[in-house]
Amino acid sequence: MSKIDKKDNDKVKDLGRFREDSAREYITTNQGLRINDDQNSLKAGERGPSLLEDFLLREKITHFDHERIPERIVHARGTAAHGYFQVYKSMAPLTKAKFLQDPSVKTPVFVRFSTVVGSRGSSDLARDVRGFAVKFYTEDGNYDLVGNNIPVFFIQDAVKFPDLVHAVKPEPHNEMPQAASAHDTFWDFISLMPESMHMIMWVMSDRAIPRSFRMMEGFGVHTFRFVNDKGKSRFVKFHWKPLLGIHSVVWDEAQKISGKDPDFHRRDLWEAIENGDYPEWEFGVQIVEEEDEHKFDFDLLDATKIIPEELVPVKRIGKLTLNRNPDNFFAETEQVSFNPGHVVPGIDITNDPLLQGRLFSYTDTQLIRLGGPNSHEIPINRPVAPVHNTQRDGHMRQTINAGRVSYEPNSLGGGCPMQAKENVGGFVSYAEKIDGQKARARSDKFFDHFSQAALFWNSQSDPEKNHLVQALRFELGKVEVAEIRARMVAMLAQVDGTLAGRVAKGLGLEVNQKLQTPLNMSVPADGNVKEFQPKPLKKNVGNSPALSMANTVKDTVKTRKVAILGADGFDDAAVTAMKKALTGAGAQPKLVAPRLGFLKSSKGAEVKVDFSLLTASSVMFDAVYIPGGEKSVKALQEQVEAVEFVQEAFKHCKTIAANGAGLEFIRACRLANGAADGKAKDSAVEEGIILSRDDQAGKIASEFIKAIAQHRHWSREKKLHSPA
Ligand code: HDD
Repeated sequence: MSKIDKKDNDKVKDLGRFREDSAREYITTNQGLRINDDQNSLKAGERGPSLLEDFLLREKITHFDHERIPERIVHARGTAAHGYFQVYKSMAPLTKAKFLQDPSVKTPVFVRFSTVVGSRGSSDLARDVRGFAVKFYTEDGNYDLVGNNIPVFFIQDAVKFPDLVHAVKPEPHNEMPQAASAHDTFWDFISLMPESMHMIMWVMSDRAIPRSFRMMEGFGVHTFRFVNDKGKSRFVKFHWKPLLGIHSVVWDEAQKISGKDPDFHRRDLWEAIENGDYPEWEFGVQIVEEEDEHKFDFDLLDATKIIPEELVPVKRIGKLTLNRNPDNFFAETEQVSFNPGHVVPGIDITNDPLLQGRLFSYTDTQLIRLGGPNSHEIPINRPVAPVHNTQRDGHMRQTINAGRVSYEPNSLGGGCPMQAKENVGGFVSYAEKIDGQKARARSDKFFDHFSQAALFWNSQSDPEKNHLVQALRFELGKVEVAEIRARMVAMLAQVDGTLAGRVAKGLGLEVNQKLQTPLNMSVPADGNVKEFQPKPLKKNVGNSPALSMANTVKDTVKTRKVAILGADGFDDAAVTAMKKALTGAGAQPKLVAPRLGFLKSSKGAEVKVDFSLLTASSVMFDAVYIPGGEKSVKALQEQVEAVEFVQEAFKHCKTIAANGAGLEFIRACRLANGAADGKAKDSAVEEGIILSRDDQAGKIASEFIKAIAQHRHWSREKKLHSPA
């Protein structure tokens, strides 16, 4: 067992010390007193009043009354998993971070995914940024990479964060809408914040409605520093690349999932791990030499900009695997606290003004959320590295610090704990030379707000562009104040004329290019008050294929959910063959039927139903298969939910397959294609629709699987005359 394998185990054991196992145990009070009756409070007589002396009742009710803690001000809705990280080869030339040195070492991690805007109980499928926060329990202490699934942010300076969050959260007078940016205050703010325009492109794209946490990228967002053991520093941007590719649902689907299964993402992650389909991401870095700091058209310290992968490639240096679900949501997922200031030797921060503000905010917020200065002692937050310092006491202190000495320097404690020199792992901040005048200002390059927004737009495929336009029409369509809508269209015109025109058309507006001057104007570093409207530089504006999900990995159906629609009398051989093929490829076939229980197949076999049409919906699946069996097909045709199931899968551009008598059912669904006219051929009639008259499912299985791996078949949107 390697050193960290052992530590990994120790960490689990360590948490295990706190884990309750109540099997075969008596119920007790919090003092360990065994309780004889947990059904009745203590009363003065069988029909008498309860007695104040009932300490059992009081202890239980008091604890219950205090079960809730404040939810996170942002990122309240989340879910998490344990796992480990392994580097592919030593990164010693770039960084001395211990967890990036030895490929045999498995560093334990805890990863929490979240939405930003909604409350703890809101839907997973809100259009929103997703948090991607990773806590590495390293030998050198905890390292937290507190990132998002979008590589840029709305604002450049932390001082605007409270304004951004106030604007996007439910409006204060009526607490509406929940978990949605589609309302006036958000777009009012955005329409006056040109710096948010790049981020707006990302959140209005399908990136903001992922198919799964397991199928989204992660980004550290800010530029950080790698520092090696010679003290040489380089700039670094962090990336997480999902091995299953980057995939999203469509907006209509997202809204329906929010009703059918608001825990969709949470369930997806949980089930994948329970099934042993461990989610994996490769860790990528973009490295920029110190001397190249100023060679870009944008400022590396500006969190509203990316470094296009075509300018600086992403080098994949290791892998993250999530392999264990938490035991208790509150103890782990809710109580975990991340902090961008939790760094280790070899990784350092930069002067990005957004990051600088975050360094204050995270410690501060835990004081109220977790109730005091000792949240690092909660099991999920405890480092595997030993903790020794002179901090003492406070609410809910767990550590029993022995001895008289709680100060440094001291002689009574033999000088301990003592400062650690760099060569024994002491953290030394990178000695960056700072020479400047105090100013409330930003560097000139921060003021190009539109070039990278245009880069993103230019890099999208046609279906992605359609979805983005439709998202903006939806969001701005929900805005009540007409001036805000018009202001946003003018802002979009700075990014791209076609984009603005298309959005404006949907809103019944003309594009007015003239931007209104916002009330607040920032002063750049040179002291000159710039025009509010910077001329878009457009220097780097070309195309970045890495920004389009159309170019992602599409070679696997691993973990994809496939509905097999059937009723009594379904073709046994066809379903058996299809299930075998799908399972063999790593997908998850599920039998969906008009009712729960068991179906009788054509051969008379009893087959367990996984979902009834009442509890399942096509939005919970990636693809649908309709097997033959005349009796089954007839029964399905009479069931409106079954017909809707396939129609909806069609609308959402999912793969649909049918064979034998199953073709009759497809006809009955009247899909907007050749399959509906009763002339289904033996070959696919349209992208992602796989039909065969042959009863044998084996003949279409491989084609079906290949089509599912494509994720969606956007060409169908043209037929429907609207994005799905
Ligand atoms: Fe933040 C939580 C990510 C800017 C203040 N943030 C939080 C979480 C993530 C991020 C993933 C949830 C962590 C968890 O799962 O517990 N935040 C980001 C990213 C940002 C960012 C990628 C920009 C690049 N955040 C940001 C700023 C501030 C904050 C500028 C304040 C100045 N963020 C917080 C917070 C939260 C938080 C209020 C809420 C709960 C918490 O920290 O623990 O402190």
